[in-house]
Amino acid sequence: MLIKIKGPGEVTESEVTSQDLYLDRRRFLRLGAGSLLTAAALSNEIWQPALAGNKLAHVIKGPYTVDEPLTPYESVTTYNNFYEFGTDKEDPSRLAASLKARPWKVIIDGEVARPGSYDIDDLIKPHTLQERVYRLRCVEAWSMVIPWVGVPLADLLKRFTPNSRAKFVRFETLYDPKQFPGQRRSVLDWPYIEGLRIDEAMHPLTLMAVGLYGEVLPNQNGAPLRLVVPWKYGFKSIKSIVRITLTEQMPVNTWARSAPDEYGFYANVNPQVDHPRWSQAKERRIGDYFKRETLMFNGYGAEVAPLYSGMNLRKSF
Ligand SMILES: Nc1nc2c(c(=O)[nH]1)N[C@H]1C(S)=C(S)[C@@H](COP(=O)(O)O)O[C@H]1N2
Ligand SMILES: [Mo]
Repeated sequence: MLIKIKGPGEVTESEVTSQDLYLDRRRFLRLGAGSLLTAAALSNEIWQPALAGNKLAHVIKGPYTVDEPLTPYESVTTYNNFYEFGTDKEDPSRLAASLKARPWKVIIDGEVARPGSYDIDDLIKPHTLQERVYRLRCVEAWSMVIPWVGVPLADLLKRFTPNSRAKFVRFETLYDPKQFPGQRRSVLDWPYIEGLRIDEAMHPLTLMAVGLYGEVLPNQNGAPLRLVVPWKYGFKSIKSIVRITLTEQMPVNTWARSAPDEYGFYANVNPQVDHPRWSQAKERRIGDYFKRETLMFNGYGAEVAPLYSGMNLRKSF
């Protein structure tokens, strides 16, 4: 069945303006809590399996933190795109309790020397958690500034020793219609798939997040493990990952499969390339009233533009 669906978050004016009510109240309260966590960095506490909302211990300040006001915690955790729970922004927070983020296994396979199935906690334990404040811009032209907690994907992948045939990385979300009510409908081709070129995956900006605002990742934001690629449209930042495969061929990502003329593989934020149904020149930061100009590569051009030199970014959108 082929049905017309909303894009990875087309948004109506009313959806956006309801968010304007959230504004500043907890923004700075939360920021204060974040800096306390940095002080805990020297403790010997390590990663502990924990429930959403629990404080994460042993978090250090990471690089690339943008100096812009944080989007309130309430907006970050109640205004979500996670079609496994439904296509409305409120569906994920409303229904997320049905996702069981522990125990959780992640398969790492394909072009690596050490393929296998790993427990999420064993996967994260060897790493020091970093807090990084990144902009995230949805293809629907809204954006947020979120303090993520995670580990660079490159550090994680290197432990499994990708070989020379590893040209791409393919990510897969859990498929389980019992836990994900949205998967009982064929809104998308489940499971949700995303992909990166290996140099994008290995770029130091690319983060595997396990938390936000100093706390374990809420289910609606992709617990227990989600990707964050800040220079690409939000749909590349795949949630609730169960499989990471190093491949020789470019993987077909879910949105490109469902509407190839609208969503490409690269999905780099680009104000000069409009979505076929709307402009990408501007965006609304959730909580703001006025729109702002969208920045090339979402403002991360100094870091990532060299990855695409010589490429036609209109063609490879
Ligand atoms: N598995 C899965 N991952 C997903 C999505 C989804 O529907 N399913 N939506 C994407 C889109 S379109 C966006 S904008 C971001 C939103 O992340 P957030 O809810 O944490 O802000 O998640 C991305 N990751
Ligand atoms: Mo999105």
